[in-house]
Amino acid sequence: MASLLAKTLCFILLLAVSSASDPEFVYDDVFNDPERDALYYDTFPEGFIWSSATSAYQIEGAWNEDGKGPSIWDTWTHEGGNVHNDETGDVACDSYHKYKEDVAMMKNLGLKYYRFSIAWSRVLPNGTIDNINELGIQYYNNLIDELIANGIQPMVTLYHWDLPQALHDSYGGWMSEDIVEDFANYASLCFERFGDRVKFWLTFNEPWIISLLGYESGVFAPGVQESGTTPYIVTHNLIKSHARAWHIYDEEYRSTQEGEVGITLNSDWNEPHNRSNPDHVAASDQAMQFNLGWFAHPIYKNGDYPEIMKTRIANISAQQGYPKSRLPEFTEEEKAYIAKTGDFFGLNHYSSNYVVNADSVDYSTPPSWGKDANIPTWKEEEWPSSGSDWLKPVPWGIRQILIWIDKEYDGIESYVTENGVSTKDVFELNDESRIKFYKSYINEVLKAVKIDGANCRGYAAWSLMDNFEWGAGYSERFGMHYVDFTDDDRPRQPKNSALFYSSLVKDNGYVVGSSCVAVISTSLLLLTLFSSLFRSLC
Ligand code: GBH
Repeated sequence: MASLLAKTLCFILLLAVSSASDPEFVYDDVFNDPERDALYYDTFPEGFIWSSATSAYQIEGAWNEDGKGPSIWDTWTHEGGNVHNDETGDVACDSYHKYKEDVAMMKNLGLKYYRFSIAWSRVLPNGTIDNINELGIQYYNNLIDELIANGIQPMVTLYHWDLPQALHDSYGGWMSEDIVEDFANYASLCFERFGDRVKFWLTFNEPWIISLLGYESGVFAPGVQESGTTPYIVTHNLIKSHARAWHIYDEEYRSTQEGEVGITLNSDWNEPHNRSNPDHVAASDQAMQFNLGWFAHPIYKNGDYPEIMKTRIANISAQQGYPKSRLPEFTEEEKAYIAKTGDFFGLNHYSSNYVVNADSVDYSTPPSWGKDANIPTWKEEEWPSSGSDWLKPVPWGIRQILIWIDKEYDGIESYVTENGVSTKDVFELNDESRIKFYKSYINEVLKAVKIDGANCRGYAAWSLMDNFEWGAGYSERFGMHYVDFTDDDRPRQPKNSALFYSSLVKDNGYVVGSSCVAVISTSLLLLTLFSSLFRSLC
């Protein structure tokens, strides 16, 4: 009898252990490598920063209210022909009037941080410090105070693509070095007025998009198409502007305000198609340098562009008959000024590619960033899809890119400042695909932190609510809250992903799942039953 009990006990325990360790996959039909894709149960380090993100033009509306000046996105959308259905951010989510509701939604999610951006032309209508719009300042003061009153810390982006139109008109905006001074004055004003309460600053959101979509392909405002030349100049000015803002903070505000200044860069992860082929590995690194390194190498390393960009662009420019490299150079003084001007690294990441080496260099004209980089990448057909053509979920990619950043930039403190997925414009509150996305991606962030030791300190979900998705207008929805854009009140409703995210935030990660807990408790119940049966038999 005793041995029977022991055997039953062993069997039950075995059952519990084996089902607890059965690998669990989120996208079980596509990503099911037990080593790579199995869901990992653990929690994030204490103090991990949970947030969600938005940007001014995408949510605020009130495009010309209370003294706000026009931005290049107001012009671009009003011009017609540039955005899906000629939609605009004139009203968007109307957050200018509904910010209290936004904060209440964050509070319901259990968030302790919120990432939003300031519209430059709301506080400085013509972009310069000569004319401060106190009503615009008041709006951000109200928002920040409302956040803090609800226990939510602001993380503020100074520039999320909405350049004051006046600066574009007067000297070509980012195409001119004159912008550095105006950006510095704007940044300084924000530090002065908001820095008593804002401790995390991001100078720019995705400068890669600013340069290449704004000045190469011209599909985003201001719609300049000068590929292979102007985008490099724009980046040069963006980097100088970033460095100026960082130094101003460092010299004038840091000692009293005790905050940090970083920048948010975007990149897909580029996975070598065959990791044992050194050419594929080199191609992956080249792709990462042309995407992230273009900005991160100067800012986080030595004040200068990555070697591979300098040599390739100089060589291709010479072959194309340019008297000097299309990639501008920083002076020694500038390099010293730019190097190490990032207190932390902000990463926006959505998708991944496979990469192989290119056979030959493309010297044809017109020049372009794409030809300079010359890296064949692709997404596998069978990877899951989303509401956006460019976005295929590949959860393991975020782990790899966080490892790459950690290694390349010597363990820099990093934050995922955006990550999320779109669905098409249909009314849907049961957004299973978004839950799958967050569940798998955040799990891979956890692996990067706990298994690989990447110094990632926080995560912001894009986005708090559906909003104006740039060229796609309102046709793609990224929100955890549904917004009805046909209703003048712009009502918001939580989707199921909001509930999922809030419970993840509450648990600070993945606590041993209900399935495993169920197995163990059933076993214990059976055990009790068996032993009482055993006792009654004896
Ligand atoms: C981020 O951009 C932005 O920071 C955020 O504002 C945006 O809402 C979010 O992600 C979702 O897109 O097909 O030529 O029109 C991520 C980079 C920029 C990638 C726009 C897709 C579309 C280019 N995205 N891009 S195109």
